[in-house]
Amino acid sequence: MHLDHSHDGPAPVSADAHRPDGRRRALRVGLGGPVGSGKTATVAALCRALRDQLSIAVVTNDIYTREDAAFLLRNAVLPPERIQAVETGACPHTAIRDDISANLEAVEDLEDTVGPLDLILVESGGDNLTATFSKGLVDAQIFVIDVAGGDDIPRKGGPGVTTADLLVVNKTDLAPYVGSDLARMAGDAKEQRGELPVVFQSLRSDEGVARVAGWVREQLAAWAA
Ligand SMILES: Nc1nc2c(ncn2[C@@H]2O[C@H](COP(=O)(O)OP(=O)(O)O)[C@@H](O)[C@H]2O)c(=O)[nH]1
Ligand SMILES: [Mg+2]
Repeated sequence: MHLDHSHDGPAPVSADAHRPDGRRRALRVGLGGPVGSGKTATVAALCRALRDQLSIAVVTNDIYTREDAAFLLRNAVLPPERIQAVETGACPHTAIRDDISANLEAVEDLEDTVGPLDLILVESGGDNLTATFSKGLVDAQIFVIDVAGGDDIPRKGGPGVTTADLLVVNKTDLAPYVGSDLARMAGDAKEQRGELPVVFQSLRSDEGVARVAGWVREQLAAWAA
């Protein structure tokens, strides 16, 4: 069993909103969720939606490869110097929750080399439903699930579904084909999360990532205030 140690010991690094040089550091937003739910696709869409107004960088976590970073590079969502890959080895959740040093190094390195930055998106590697980010690594987290993974996932709960700052239910375009009941997913998510927000989206639709991008803008406004 893995415990979240972020409450022990010294204050998490991210509790300090300023860099050593006194500038405000970037808001760090984590994206977690099961393999294939659409995290990389959401990161790519967010970069496209926000890159003209904001200075953005991305850290990807892959188990053995740099696939996600390679995808973002191939699709030219950001200049290459703004994308860093962390190879996590067999335990992807450890790198975002327990031993966050490689990820912290990546975000700090990005701020040093391409900063000043407004926003750093950190995509986790392949998780199960229990993986959440340490509060020492990110300021806010998005948990991405998809309708094809089964419409009982919100009901099953787990810390990602119940506590993430934003729950994204992706691939709503596939619901008719896989027999997922979106109303039921919405009701179960509400029951698990209370007032915490949930966005249903399809990246194949015209609206795409717009509501998640709006949520990120709200987080940034609160961060800057
Ligand atoms: N139909 C559909 N496919 C999607 C959507 N979002 C992502 N995908 C596809 O789902 C697959 C996995 O997405 P990816 O972002 O790599 O998932 P990750 O493992 O969570 O990073 C890719 O083939 C995407 O093109 C969506 O909204 N609708
Ligand atoms: Mg990915």
